[in-house]
Amino acid sequence: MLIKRNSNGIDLPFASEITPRHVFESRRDFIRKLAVGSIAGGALLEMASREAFAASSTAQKLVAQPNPAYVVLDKQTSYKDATTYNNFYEFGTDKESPARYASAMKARPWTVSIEGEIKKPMTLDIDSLLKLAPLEERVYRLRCVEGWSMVIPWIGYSLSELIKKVEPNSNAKYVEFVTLADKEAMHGLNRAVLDWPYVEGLRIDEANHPLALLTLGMYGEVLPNQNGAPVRIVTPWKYGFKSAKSIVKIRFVKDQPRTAWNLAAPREYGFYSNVNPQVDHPRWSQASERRIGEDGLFTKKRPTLMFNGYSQVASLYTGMDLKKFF
Ligand SMILES: Nc1nc2c(c(=O)[nH]1)N[C@H]1C(S)=C(S)[C@@H](COP(=O)(O)O)O[C@H]1N2
Ligand SMILES: [Mo]
Repeated sequence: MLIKRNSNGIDLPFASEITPRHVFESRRDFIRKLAVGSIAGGALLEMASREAFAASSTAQKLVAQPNPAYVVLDKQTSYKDATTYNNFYEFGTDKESPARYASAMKARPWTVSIEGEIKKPMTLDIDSLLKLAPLEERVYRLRCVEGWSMVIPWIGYSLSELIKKVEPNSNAKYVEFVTLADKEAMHGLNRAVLDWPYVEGLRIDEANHPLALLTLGMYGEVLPNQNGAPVRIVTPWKYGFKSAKSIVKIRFVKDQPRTAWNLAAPREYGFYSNVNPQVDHPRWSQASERRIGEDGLFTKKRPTLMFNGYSQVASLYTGMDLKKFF
């Protein structure tokens, strides 16, 4: 297959060369059905027209270099599970709502304003973000505080690349991420579950840790809306809620940011929220987790690992009591 790339790393295939993943998968499924002889002439016709329709899909591919230093070997979560079982409360609080409603959000055009204690405040659009550093594919575990986890091939680059560019001054002790709060597109904002907009934050040294990923895509494509299009953070050693979706503002600040979940329930969700099997949530154990896609009556839960298995971050917390700073 011939692929033309523009300078953003987005490939520009000719229309006839596009094979969106769902077409590819349905084709594979079709071949399988054909093999077991369960498909009739009528269904064949239906398949053909479905393909013609799907060929005009706009799911934009992203070319990224796999970075073997950041690839967990666990089996990857299926694209379907990763895009239909989500937490994105702006679109409703149940797991299916983001996939159902997030298409109302317009992920382009989009700008991210970078402000606060930095020498070079700037507003970047998505094309500039895509060009800021070489795109890498990294397969990370993501562990939700609710007790489930996924393994996702993300696309992006270390957040430190962006931080370097804006030149923080010595007052920049924390980084705050402010996400989209658009009442028109996000019906979840009508309910005061959280104090909107959803805000998250990291200490500056956490934000500068190479694992912290400024994320623009997953599974070889731009981020689906329900996963936080067009730009989110992924901090895999922390519970999933620290990985703020659909970011519109990044602020460098002196004081620890007041983050959405910490504000809503300070005794349950700390600022740090490092994955820690030894510190239980007040209402449930954090010692083990359910891997999405592995559920079955007899499937064993997996033990949760300290820092979600990312022991390279441990030195960020030397001397800190992680029961107190949970
Ligand atoms: N803006 C925003 N970001 C968010 C959330 C949210 O509700 N709103 N939920 C968080 C939670 S609880 C989790 S577990 C992850 C889920 O990411 P995923 O749906 O891509 O797996 O997104 C996080 N980022
Ligand atoms: Mo979560």
